Amino acid sequence: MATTTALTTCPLCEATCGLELTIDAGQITRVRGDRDDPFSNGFICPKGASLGQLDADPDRLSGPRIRRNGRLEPATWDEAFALVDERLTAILAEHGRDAVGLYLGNPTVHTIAGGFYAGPLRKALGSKNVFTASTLDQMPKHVSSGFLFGSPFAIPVPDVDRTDFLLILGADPWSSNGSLWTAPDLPGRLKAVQARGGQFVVVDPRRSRTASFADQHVPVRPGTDVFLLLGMVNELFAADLVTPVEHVVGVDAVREATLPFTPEAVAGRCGVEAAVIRDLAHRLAAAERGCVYGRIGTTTVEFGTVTSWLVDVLNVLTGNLDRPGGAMFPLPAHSRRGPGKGKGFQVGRWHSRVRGLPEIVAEYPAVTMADEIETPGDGQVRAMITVAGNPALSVPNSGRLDAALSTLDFMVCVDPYVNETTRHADVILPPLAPSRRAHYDLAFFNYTVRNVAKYTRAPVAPEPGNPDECDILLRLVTILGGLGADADLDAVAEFQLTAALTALVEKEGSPVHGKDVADLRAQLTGETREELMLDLRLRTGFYGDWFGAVPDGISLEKLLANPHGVDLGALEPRIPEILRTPSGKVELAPEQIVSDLVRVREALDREDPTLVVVGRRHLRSNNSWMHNVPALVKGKELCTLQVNPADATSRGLVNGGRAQITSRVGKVEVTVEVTDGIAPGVVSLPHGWGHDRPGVELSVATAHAGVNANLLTDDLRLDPLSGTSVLNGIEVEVAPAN
Ligand SMILES: Nc1nc2c(c(=O)[nH]1)N[C@H]1C(S)=C(S)[C@@H](COP(=O)(O)OP(=O)(O)OC[C@H]3O[C@@H](n4cnc5c(=O)[nH]c(N)nc54)[C@H](O)[C@@H]3O)O[C@H]1N2
Ligand SMILES: Nc1nc2c(c(=O)[nH]1)N[C@H]1C(S)=C(S)[C@@H](COP(=O)(O)OP(=O)(O)OC[C@H]3O[C@@H](n4cnc5c(=O)[nH]c(N)nc54)[C@H](O)[C@@H]3O)O[C@H]1N2
Ligand code: SF4
Ligand SMILES: [Mo]
Repeated sequence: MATTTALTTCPLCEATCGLELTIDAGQITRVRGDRDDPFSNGFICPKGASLGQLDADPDRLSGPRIRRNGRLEPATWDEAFALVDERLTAILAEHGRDAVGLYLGNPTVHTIAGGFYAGPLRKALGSKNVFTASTLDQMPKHVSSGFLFGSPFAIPVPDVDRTDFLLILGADPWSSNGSLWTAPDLPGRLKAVQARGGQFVVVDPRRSRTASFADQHVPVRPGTDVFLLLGMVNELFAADLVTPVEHVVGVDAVREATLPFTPEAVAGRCGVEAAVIRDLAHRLAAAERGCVYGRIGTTTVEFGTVTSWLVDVLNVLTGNLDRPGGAMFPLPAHSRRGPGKGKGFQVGRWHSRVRGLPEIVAEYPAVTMADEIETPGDGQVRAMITVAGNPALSVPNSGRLDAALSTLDFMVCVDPYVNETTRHADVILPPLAPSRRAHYDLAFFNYTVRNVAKYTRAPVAPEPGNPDECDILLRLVTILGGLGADADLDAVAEFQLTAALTALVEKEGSPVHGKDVADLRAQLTGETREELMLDLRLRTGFYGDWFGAVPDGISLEKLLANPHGVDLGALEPRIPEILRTPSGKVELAPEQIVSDLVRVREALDREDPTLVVVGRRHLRSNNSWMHNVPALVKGKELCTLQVNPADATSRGLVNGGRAQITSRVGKVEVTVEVTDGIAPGVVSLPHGWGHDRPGVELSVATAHAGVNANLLTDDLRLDPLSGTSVLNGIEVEVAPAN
């Protein structure tokens, strides 16, 4: 077979870098950044560069597995789907919809399959026991956006290419490449801010890689950014620095609610001097164009929602929301502008059976999955479906969840590996390797720093017989919908296309109002069901060709003709059109959030634990699932406990020695890394490790096992407004291991 090159988009993080693959005999032999990608301009990181090794990983499953006599044995696709149908249908019939739980993991948002079919899967299942990695991650931001803007998915991103001042809290884009902030080469873009005379400041208990490049690093006590930000808001009002803004209600209520939190009142609690807090508020207000951005260190904490809200309160009060160089809302090619008002946002429409926790964005907190599996009674979870998730490593008190998973009557996992979670499965349905699938970022194009669109077909034709993940998920949809394991998937897709077109044709004011559905359907192009669906979304999106009505408009054909991607321009203001609040305004002082300030006020006087653990990410690691790639795990051990020299001395810990860490829920033993890059009283341990479990089939990862940080995190601790786990700021004791 001849050597060919093909373009794709890296699916490994949120940066969406364009890649140029060299392919020899169906294998990726070289990966380069695509210099002609108008968004990533050739940028690539070590993870993207190792896509070939990941793609060809010998441990990647090449077909389904079925548990027979206690062992996960190879099976045919027909056998696997038939067994899923038989078992799930029986459990649903006998015990009801809630008896089957669903967990959607992080890569679901990186695939077309997840983008198109996660919703239908939830709907077809009809269970209240839906869990996702969102409650281990960004859910507080969805909740604060839900209340502020009326839509949980309206999340503004820092317009980094045009800003002069950026305040970054609890994020390390030099390692993570950015999150809820899609921008290839964020390090380069942040250096460009400095090169044009601007600044960025990093608030982090660790001197992260990003902090080391920043104009200023502000070490903060873990979990206390809420106080720092409250102090800044208080100062903006006190010093009369608030910029009046249009389309906002509730400014006075915010002023009143934040009165007790003067910089002096909060300084001791967050470990940042009052003068520093004041100075940050003044510099943000004075910046021509500035922005505040918070990520993992601000969401996976006790006051995650209030903190996420304060980030945007500061953007609003300084006039930086929705203006160039501030925090802006992207508009992707597969979406349209909105009506500017709506029903608003609600949480707690139903509550979990065991702990009575409120539903948030139609799911329950991941930390209560174990409760729902373990606790007998009506509505007990007896079977689980996992898609692209590794909850046995990712969820707090994972030792307990891991044990609970082993008690299920039935478990089906859509996953390429036999790992810590899927080792409990009865059926594993593996997706195709990245080189064998098409790519379009249905999720991340909502968070890009420029409006962009790009679609690429599979670089290599899949081996016959193995279905695309889209087919796997749609097959699960039909099984859960009672149509059986042999339903005609094309007919289901046709039904969906017709329904979507009918809604558009019936919609008053739509450019295709009154047109013939069959005629429009005939104009859609695409080789797969998903290409047809994407064509529909693109053509009827904001930049769409509306079936010829807009001559230069976007369509699938146009994206296929521009395989490096299409730049749709800098971000444009979207308020009020993006709003879905009943008032049609930004509701700056939502009652639910303001009333949580009572809890914050109480915590102001609380004494901090002597030692707490936080997480961190490394450029060569990706949550729990890329430690099987030799190029990424070679060299220095990545899963170490970072300890400040003072804490090491007082505890008798030495660099390279072993330490035992103990928390309320568990105990682990780990290698110590003494560094002044972390504040005293704080230690840091990355998550996603701990691969030495019986039954996993990850030959490289088990040799670099590390320890599981979530054996220490506590399933009883969460941010009540968002159901999000506290992953940072967990009280621990550390002592030398004997
Ligand atoms: N202590 C602590 N815990 C954390 C965090 C932390 O900072 N600290 N971070 C949290 C965060 S932000 C997140 S997002 C979660 C992640 O939590 P999860 O989403 O549960 O876990 P991942 O490690 O992302 O595992 C992804 C799974 O998807 C599989 N996979 C990979 N590619 C594909 C694909 O294309 N299709 C399918 N079907 N499967 C695929 C992998 O084999 C793996 O099993 O972890 C959370 N847990
Ligand atoms: N290389 C790599 N890239 C990734 C991932 C990965 O695992 N590896 N994971 C992806 C995923 S799922 C996500 S969600 C994103 C996350 O993207 P980021 O949020 O940028 O993730 P981190 O690198 O973990 O940065 C979080 C920072 O918060 C700090 N921190 C901890 N506690 C606190 C606190 O209380 N306050 C403050 N101010 N800071 C605190 C930590 O020290 C750390 O430096 O990254 C994505 N990209
Ligand atoms: S930054 Fe993210 S998208 Fe870009 S190459 Fe690295 S892993 Fe892939
Ligand atoms: Mo995440």
